[in-house]
Amino acid sequence: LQVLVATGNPGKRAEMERLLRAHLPDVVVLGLPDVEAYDEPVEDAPDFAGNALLKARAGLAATGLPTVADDSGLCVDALNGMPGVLSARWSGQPKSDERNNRLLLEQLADVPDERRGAHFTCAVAFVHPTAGEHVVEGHMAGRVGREVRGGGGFGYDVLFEADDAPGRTTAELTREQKDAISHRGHALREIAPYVAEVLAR
Ligand code: ITT
Repeated sequence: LQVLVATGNPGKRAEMERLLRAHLPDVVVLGLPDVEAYDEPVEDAPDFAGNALLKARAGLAATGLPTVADDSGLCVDALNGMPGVLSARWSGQPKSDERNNRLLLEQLADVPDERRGAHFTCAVAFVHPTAGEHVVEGHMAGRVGREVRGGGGFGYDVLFEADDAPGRTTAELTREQKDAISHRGHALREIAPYVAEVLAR
């Protein structure tokens, strides 16, 4: 049994692979480096679920394999939900976590502690040649800190303090700690039993 994880983001891919493996012990998880024909789709859907589906469909189209894809991002209250679906490319092309984090600190420079709330959303789509399409969402609430801290994770983790792990950024958590509370952990734990059931058919 095989499933393709269609993401070009190495940090995301590592988390998706270990969460899927934990719940699908008998399934071989392939990544995009294993696939030649994948065409990265234009992520022009208005929401996370729509973009996750675009990526999952592209994986299925390229390989014929059941495919899991993730579209995720950080929604900041004081910025009316930005950067949201634009999180990866907020500061422009090419994608740069460091520039994105600098921009986030700049945009929130005058925002007091009590108004620095934010949440991550992760939509995970699973598409299968005969079983069709399925999407779930996970969330992680917290706040944006004032300085970059920690060496784990990726993206905005160095600035984000989760309500479930206060006082530390999600880049200061162990992998297991982040997986236990993260938007991606919640979404993948929700969809994994369905993926397992479909693959076993
Ligand atoms: P793929 O589309 O190839 O999967 P991407 O990085 O472009 O990779 P998205 O469009 O879904 O993916 O953007 C997600 C961005 O949101 C990601 O680049 C980070 O900036 C941010 N993000 C998502 N989950 C995160 C997490 O767990 N920790 C920190 N930042 C995260």
